[in-house]
Amino acid sequence: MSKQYDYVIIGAGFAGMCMAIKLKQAGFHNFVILERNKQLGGTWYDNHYPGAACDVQSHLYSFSFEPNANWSRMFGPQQEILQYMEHCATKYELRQHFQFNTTVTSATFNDTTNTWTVTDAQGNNYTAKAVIGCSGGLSQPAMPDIKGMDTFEGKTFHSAQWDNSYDLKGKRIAIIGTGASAIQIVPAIAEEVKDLLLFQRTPPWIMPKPDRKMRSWEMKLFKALPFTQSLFRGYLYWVHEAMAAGFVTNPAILRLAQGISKRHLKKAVKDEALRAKLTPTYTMGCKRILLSNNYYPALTRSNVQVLNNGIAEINTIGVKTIDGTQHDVDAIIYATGFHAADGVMAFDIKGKNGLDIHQAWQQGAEAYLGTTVAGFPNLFLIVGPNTGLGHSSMILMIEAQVQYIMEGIKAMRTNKWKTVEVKPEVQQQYNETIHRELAKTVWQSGGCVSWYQNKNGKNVTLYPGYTFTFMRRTKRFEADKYHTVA
Ligand code: N01
Repeated sequence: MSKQYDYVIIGAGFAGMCMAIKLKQAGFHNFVILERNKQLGGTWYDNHYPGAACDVQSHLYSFSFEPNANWSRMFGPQQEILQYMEHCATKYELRQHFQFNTTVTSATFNDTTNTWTVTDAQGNNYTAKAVIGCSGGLSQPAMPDIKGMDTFEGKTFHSAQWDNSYDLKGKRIAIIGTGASAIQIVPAIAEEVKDLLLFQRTPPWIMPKPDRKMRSWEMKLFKALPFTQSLFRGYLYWVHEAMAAGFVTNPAILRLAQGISKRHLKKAVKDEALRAKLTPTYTMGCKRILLSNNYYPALTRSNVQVLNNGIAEINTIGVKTIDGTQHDVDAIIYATGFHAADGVMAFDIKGKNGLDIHQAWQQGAEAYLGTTVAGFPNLFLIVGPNTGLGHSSMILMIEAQVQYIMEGIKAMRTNKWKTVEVKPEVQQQYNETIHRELAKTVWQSGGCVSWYQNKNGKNVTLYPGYTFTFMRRTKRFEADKYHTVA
């Protein structure tokens, strides 16, 4: 089967939906959103593990143009975020554009016709003037490489592929990993399971989570006087931006926060030996700062053990640690994160003259404004290289990128350009600038290994600055930075 569109959007998460909404609002209706899952949501569909919730306040982690006065909590749970996304799909009439159960395997640029052909796993083709890649920075689960992993005879799954049909009640469960996913899962299942064995390699920095139920008067106020919700969002925005200073320019702010985190740990964990195990040794911010009020208390339960001796192997019946102790378990849950820096694209992309994106990105992924890539005309990426944040809502970055792409698409329509392709020297200069800025950040100097960096130690995931500087950079599509073909 072969279908023709003006635009193909790949991914039905926040990025793909935002792109679709803005295309429609500008009068572009001939597009399709290809999505591998059976419904919309992206990461918020995939990550349905117990306890899944946002770690940025929902009034900020939502579209600026679609405020929701009904968030039940400060930090909305996963189901509520999905409901919000469903609401947006209906309100902005996106339903007819989704094509679910469609896994994209490749996107290829045709130099003769100046069009892209996107191919899915069933071999169907979709041709379009432009492709907008919205497949997310954290969509490919990463499994560790542990000796004997495949021999384990019990149940296993990754946190992002949670098996709801597996009953945890009364079971002895191993969780590997102590990142953002694990710290939400542990307190959510600790009570239900017989035993929980948490295999920790690096203790994370954890701050108190300023979460609470929204009060009914607050919801009523936001509904009756929408500007009050805008004010609240503005307040949250600036509180988060202030944190960026700690990552990027003034690590002293983070040292202050380390004190708060240590007090948070001390208050919850009275046992000194356990507290020592849980005390981080790198500078806060080097890895993502985590928020939780119930993780540390869960670790003090009598049925929970934190094991930090290192894993020697996994065998048919459980996990053996380096000290030689065998830990028999019924199931192993891998909360081991995602391929972010090294496996940036989930599908093959071939640009001008057959240029392969993996080839172009041999030294590490790069793009101009995380959005356009030299050698790949009419390809736009959302949440592309160096657009991630350590301090605030990714939806701010998504909206900024969509604004930029829309400006580009409108310029193409007005000027009747067939293609736009960022000049290599523009991309190079931009990347030199941001990598100079990145070199000064805690992500490089904080003494940790994180998913922010690729295997060469290059940070290809995070944006080194305030979201307002990125918004300023993406406000206009500067045609002089592009080769255009009329
Ligand atoms: O993954 P992670 P995640 N042996 O990469 C450990 C977003 N998110 O899924 O630190 C033993 O953070 C690894 O150890 P170490 C958010 O952006 C958001 O938890 O490398 N352990 C680490 O502890 C987040 O940053 C929310 O030493 C191994 C863990 O596995 C991102 O997703 C919620 C190992 C992986 O932690 C990823 O979070 C959840 C091995 N071989 C996630 N390999 C929100 O609330 C890895 N580990 C919005």
